[in-house]
Amino acid sequence: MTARRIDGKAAAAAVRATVARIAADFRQRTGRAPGLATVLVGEDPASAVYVRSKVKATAEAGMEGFSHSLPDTTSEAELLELVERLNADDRVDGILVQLPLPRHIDSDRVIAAIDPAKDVDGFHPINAGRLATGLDGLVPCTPFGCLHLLKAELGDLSGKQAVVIGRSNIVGKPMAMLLLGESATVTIAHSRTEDLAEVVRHADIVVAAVGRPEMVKGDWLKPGAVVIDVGINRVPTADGKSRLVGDVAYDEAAEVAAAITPVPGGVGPMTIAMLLRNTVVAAHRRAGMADPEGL
Ligand code: NAP
Ligand code: LUD
Repeated sequence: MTARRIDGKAAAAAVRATVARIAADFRQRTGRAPGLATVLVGEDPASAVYVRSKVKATAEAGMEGFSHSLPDTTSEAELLELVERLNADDRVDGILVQLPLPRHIDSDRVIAAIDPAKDVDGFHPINAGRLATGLDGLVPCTPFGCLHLLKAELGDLSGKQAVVIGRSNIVGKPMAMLLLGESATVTIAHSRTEDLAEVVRHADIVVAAVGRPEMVKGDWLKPGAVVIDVGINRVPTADGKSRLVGDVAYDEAAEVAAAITPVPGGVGPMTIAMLLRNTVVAAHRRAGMADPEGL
């Protein structure tokens, strides 16, 4: 048996098309397009690629982009000043400060400075708290994208055994909260988990967000499990170049799982689609309008 390959690129394209329709409608009703400000500090090449994709997708959805690229010598005070300016700018519905930030900047302080109504990453403690308590807020893009793929694959998640590997604030923890919100039975595994293979063996749903190339093996999986691979790892190849692999050993996992996301072309494109989704939703709420339908 070979698992179904979950096409994150196609799912993301569908979300982006819906967002574009809603953005056009918002523009017609308010006289302005939803606006997303992106902030990139420093020269991390992967971050630059991701932010460029986000800026391009913003324009393609008919939304207004405000890109800010700052040198890695930017002080924390200067970055906080920019965030304050974007908080006060009515054309800006969403603020994305790409992580990681240079070491001399306290990212927690920067995230806490973003107006929670514009926090389209869903990283502000107010939004994390809303997610944990089941209130409406803005939900982190990557786990939200994973949930979207899981629901498309499985429908109702209630009663499913879900194992999330990783407990970061940007992926693992919010992923676990979302699955709990869908009434899955959720286990969160991390670097101190004993016998991870045995924990994973019970899971109907496995979400791997670790950052270790191909760590999750095929024989860890319960036959028929649905596997969401969040990991993005660049590994060297024999010809001196590099390639992207996930946190799951794809080929062997595909022999056991019912469905699995590839890397690339799985979760990554969904992260960008959900950022656009959060931006149109933030625009509606800030304008006092009801949440748009279809997202
Ligand atoms: P992170 O902050 O480094 O967190 C990694 C988590 O994995 C931690 O909770 C850590 O446990 C756990 N871990 C590390 N080694 C482990 C092991 N041997 N066994 C079990 N758990 C282990 O990373 P992140 O930001 O969550 O990102 C995770 C991966 O997803 C990375 O590859 C990243 O590039 C990728 N990512 C992709 C997207 C996307 O859009 N596709 C978005 C975000 C991140 P401790 O807490 O105990 O240290
Ligand atoms: N910081 C993110 N830092 C890193 N891959 C992303 C990402 C697209 N504030 C803030 O955007 O949500 C964020 N908010 N993140 N990430 C990772 C994380 C952040 C990762 C991969 C991709 C966004 C993506 O499009 C492509 C794919 O998987 O098909 C491949 C392109 C490639 O070179 O990774």
